[in-house]
Parts: sequence; C-alpha cells; structure tokens
Amino acid sequence: MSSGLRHLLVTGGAGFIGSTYARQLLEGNLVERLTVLDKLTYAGNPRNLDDLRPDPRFTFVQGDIADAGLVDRLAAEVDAIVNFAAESHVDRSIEAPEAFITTDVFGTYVLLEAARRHGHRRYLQVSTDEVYGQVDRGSSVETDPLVPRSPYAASKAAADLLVLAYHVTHGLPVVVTRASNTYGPYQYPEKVIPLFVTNAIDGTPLPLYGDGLQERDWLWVGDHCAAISAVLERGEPGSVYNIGGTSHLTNLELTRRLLAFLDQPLSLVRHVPDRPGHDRRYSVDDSRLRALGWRPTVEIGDGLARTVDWYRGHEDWWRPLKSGEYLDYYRRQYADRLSVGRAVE
Ligand code: NAD
Ligand code: TDX
Repeated sequence: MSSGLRHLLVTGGAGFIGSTYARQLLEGNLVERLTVLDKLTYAGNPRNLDDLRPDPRFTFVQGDIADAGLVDRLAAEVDAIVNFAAESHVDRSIEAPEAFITTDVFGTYVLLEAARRHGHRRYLQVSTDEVYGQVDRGSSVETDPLVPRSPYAASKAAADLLVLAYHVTHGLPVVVTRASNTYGPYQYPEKVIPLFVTNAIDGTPLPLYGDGLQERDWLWVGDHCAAISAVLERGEPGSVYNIGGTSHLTNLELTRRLLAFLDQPLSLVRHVPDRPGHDRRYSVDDSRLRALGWRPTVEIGDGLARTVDWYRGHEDWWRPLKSGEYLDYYRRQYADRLSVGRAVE
C-alpha cells in the first residue's frame, strides 16, 4: 500500500462487502498481512473467505468487535483498522434494534479505544448514505446534517460522530466513508437484490414495499471497495467521503430489470405494506472522493447481469442460507404482508 500500511485489521470481513475488500487487498498485493475479525452472525459466512484461506498473508479470527480484550490483542499487531462490522439490515433494526446499538455503536467505540492506545496510523469507518436521512431532491454533501430515520441509520450515525470526535479530541487519524446501496456477489439474501433474484429463480413472490417508487443509487461492490482503498491511502484525516453509485433506479424499475434478466414475469411481484419510516430516496455527491482519483467502473446493466449470473451459478452458496433462522425471519417479516399484497398494474 503506497501509504505504507502493511498489516490491516479488517472487521466484519466475512460479510458481503468486507469479504470482497479482503479479496481485493490480497489479489492486488495491497498489504503484507491481513487479519479478519468477524463474529460470524447470521450475515457472516466463512465460505465467503474460502479462496483466501491458503494465502499465508491471511489470518481469520472469529470474535466480537465489542470484546475489548480480544480487540486490544489484535490491534497491537496491526497498523490500521478498517471497520465493516455492523448489523446492516434496516428491517431487522425495526424488529430488534439492540444488536445495532451493541455492535454498530459500542463495538465502534471499542475499536477506536484500541486504535488510540496502539497509536494506529489510520482508522477507517465504513458508513452509509442512510445517515443523511431521505433526500427528496439534490444530493447530500459530507457537511450536511445527519438526520437518520431508522434504528440502523441512527446507530451508524452515532458511530460516525464518535469516530470524528476521536479525531478532534485524541488526534486519531480517522477517515469515514458513506456509500450508496451496494450490490454484487455474496450479498446475504435478505437485501432486496439477492432476495428478489433468488425468489424469482424459485418462482416465488417478490414483496415490493409500498408503491415501489422509492429510489436508490446502485454501487457495484468492487467499486465500493476500490473507493475504500483510495480513502484509506489518500483521504484527509478527520474527513468524510461519500461514495456514489452509477444510477438512480426506483425499486419497481430495478425489479423489472431483474425479472427481465431472469426471464420471469412481472406477475411475481406483490405490492406489500410499506416498511415503517421507509426512506424515499438517497443520493450522495461524491466529488470529494472523485478528487482523490476514484471513479466507478461497473455500469448498472453490466453489474446487474453479473449479479444475476452469479446467483444463478451459486445455488450451493445461497440455498443453505435460506433455511432455519432465515425462514423464521422471512415469515415474521413477510407472511402477513404477502397475505394482503396486490399485483403490479
Ligand atoms: P453484512 O451484514 O453482509 O456483513 C456484516 C459482517 O459483520 C458480517 O460478516 C457479520 O458477521 C459481521 N459482524 C456483525 N456484528 C459483528 C460483531 N459484533 N463483531 C464482529 N463482526 C460482526 O454487511 P455489508 O452489506 O457487507 O456491510 C458492511 C458495512 O458496510 C456495514 O458497516 C454497513 O453499514 C456498510 N454499508 C453497507 C451498504 C450496503 O448496501 N450493503 C452500503 C453502505 C454501507
Ligand atoms: O423485501 C423488500 N422489499 C422492498 O421493496 C426489501 C428487503 C427491500 N425493499 C426496498 C426497500 C428499499 O427501498 O428495496 C430498497 C432496498 O432495500 P434494502 O436492500 O433493505 O436496502 P436499504 O434499506 O436501502 O439499505 C441498504 O443500503 C444502505 C443496506 O441494507 C444498508 O446496509 C446500507 O447502509
């Protein structure tokens, strides 16, 4: 890494984005050593890291970022922390918010304290555009007020504020990234794209919340990870960097495109009662990041085709996930909604 960071601790590295980042670091020879710390919650999957295990530069540790003793031991060996670890699903934060506070807020505090004690050269917090709240028009800039509207977004916003306070108070060289909705291979099938793709493969209903006209700006996972590397290497300490996607789509338009790739009918879609407090639109201005030289490389058409192909070719990855706790969650979240759902006109 040109910044001279040799050994990184990547927390939450068995999840969707963190595992892609770990792969990018090793494939690109960006670090000499990489330690992944992950609790392996329902969303963490050791299989996401299978291809990295034989690499002598790679170490995996199962554990909790809120475990101060463990974090301190690991932090003593590294130059910097990149924190992906989080409870990440908005619907689950509505149903059961406690884990969002213990991991997203308290866990971040534990990491910051360890980074401070060991004089780390960098701390990168992976955050989200959801901290700005919904944006009716225009795009959020990094200095905008934080107006989170779900327990998930509020826990991420609280963590952002804590991270930035450690820069002001303790001079810790922190950077924060706030990215748009990310998509691609290895995403747990509770999030809308893998949920709809895998349901459509099985010919089961796609539960579209409300009128389906909410808008998201979709970001390819590899581009998200490349942006994190750019900010880790060249970001200004104490600064926040938005990471935008390549195209704003309504959920209905996104669903139409996925069904077209899968050659499945629109009649699979059911309009179901909305998510409480559902943010209508997110949009970020990422010119500060682009000034560091980053650009997204994967357009939405190509990215969606690649994602659909990956899920079609990796049933062995996602089918086992759609069992046990997932099915209980699915019933709680969708059974009543689907029973009153209506067809798309
Ligand atoms: P994910 O749910 O797929 O992965 C989260 C990982 O964190 C899992 O491997 C899980 O086991 C691990 N984890 C959870 N609690 C932990 C704990 N207490 N200790 C250690 N590990 C723990 O999430 P993702 O989509 O890969 O998101 C990663 C990060 O990126 C999150 O911080 C999220 O807020 C942020 N983000 C996600 C998106 C998106 O669209 N997915 C967009 C912007 C930002
Ligand atoms: O069943 C569904 N039906 C539906 O219409 C689900 C799961 C979602 N949706 C809608 C809600 C959103 O408008 O699709 C859109 C995307 O939903 P999610 O995949 O749950 O993502 P979102 O709530 O936008 O948050 C995501 O992007 C920001 C990630 O989950 C967060 O971790 C990230 O911070």
